[in-house]
Amino acid sequence: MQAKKLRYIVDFAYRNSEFYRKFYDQAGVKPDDIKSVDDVAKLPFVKKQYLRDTYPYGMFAVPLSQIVRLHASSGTTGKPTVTGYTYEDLELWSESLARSMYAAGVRKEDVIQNAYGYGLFTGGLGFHYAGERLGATVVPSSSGNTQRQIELMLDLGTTVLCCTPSYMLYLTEYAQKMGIDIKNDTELRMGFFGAEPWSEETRKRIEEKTGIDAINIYGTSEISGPVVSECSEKAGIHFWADIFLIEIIDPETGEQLGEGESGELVVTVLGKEGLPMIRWRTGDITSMILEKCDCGRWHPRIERITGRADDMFIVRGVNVFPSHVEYALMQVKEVSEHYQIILDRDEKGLDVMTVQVEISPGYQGKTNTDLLASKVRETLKSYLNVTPKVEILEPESLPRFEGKAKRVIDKRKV
Ligand code: DLL
Repeated sequence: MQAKKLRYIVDFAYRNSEFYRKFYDQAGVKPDDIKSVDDVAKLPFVKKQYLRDTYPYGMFAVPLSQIVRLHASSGTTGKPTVTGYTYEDLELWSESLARSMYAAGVRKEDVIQNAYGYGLFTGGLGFHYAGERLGATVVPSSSGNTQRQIELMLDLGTTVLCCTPSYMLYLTEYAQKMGIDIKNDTELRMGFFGAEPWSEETRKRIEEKTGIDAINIYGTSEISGPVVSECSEKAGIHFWADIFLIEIIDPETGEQLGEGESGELVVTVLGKEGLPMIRWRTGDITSMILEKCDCGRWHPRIERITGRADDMFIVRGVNVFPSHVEYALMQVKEVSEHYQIILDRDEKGLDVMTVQVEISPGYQGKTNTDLLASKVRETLKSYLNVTPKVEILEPESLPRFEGKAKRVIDKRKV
């Protein structure tokens, strides 16, 4: 089935998108060269830059009359990128996400409060239509207005919440301040958290505090939006093999890597026609699991994303991923999940990395903050091979986020 669908989409893109035609001609590959799934390796990779270069519609493979929706990235680092969908593309997107939600345990009796932002960001509308497709009751609360989110949760009997993991942390904290214990005072039983990296330790903390199942949901606007998640086993994100063909590659050489090897995720959407994505380099670092899942499904899985190749920063020659900082911080029970990394240079021009983290409210006033700072510093040093400065802050002193968190502030001049 994958081979057939791959042949179809490559041929479709070649015939209908000027971009793909030129791209494949230059690479010296023709649709007829693609016979089996393995032949995908003959095709060149599609990169984010191509979407920027052809902004807004240059990579589309259908006329605008067949495009029924557009989404766009925020474009904070240069031109935004635009993704376009035919009616069938939207159906495929909802089908994929609805299946994922079902596999995680959502049913039509559930009340889904969707606190991902509605608008050009794909999170809001993506979950909205997938939830409806499943037959569940969708509450389109969108992001922000935290007090109202909690009131809605109580009044409407929300059982499933969708938002970024950083917003979930904020919401939990806010509820506590309102005197509401999510575990005992609400019906909430599950959350779909994604759109940004988060660690296994953060999952544990969310689950312990709220008593819910925290499910990891993944996607990128180019492959539709939020499209795939973990099943109820919470042991990797299933990619539906009849909709996606996934590969893990060495980001330097582009060589395909084997099961279990860590590298960059490359996704081909088997069927998306408005803006075909064939060998899309996601930039996300993970590895693949091909064995049967305990849920009984064979659909391939990916491990939790450990970071993006372009999120990584270098401090005094050492590569650091923000997710590793988070992982290390979560080993120290006295600190909370709220942190920020500041990169700067000292008077000698050497890199200085400062990690600011809030003390957990339960330990405030009971712990010597100097001792705690050195404990955190030693923990970070052992995980990262860099010695950062550590500042222990009072609870609620760092910014909170309604959507994707911004954890790294790089003040260094290049
Ligand atoms: O963030 C789509 C989405 C919406 C996914 C809601 C999940 C929930 P973009 O704005 O295009 O699309 O950003 C895509 O976000 O390449 C990853 O780097 C990151 N990302 C998304 N989900 C996860 C996750 C949406 N579960 C980029 N873990 C991707 C880690 C994630 N990173």
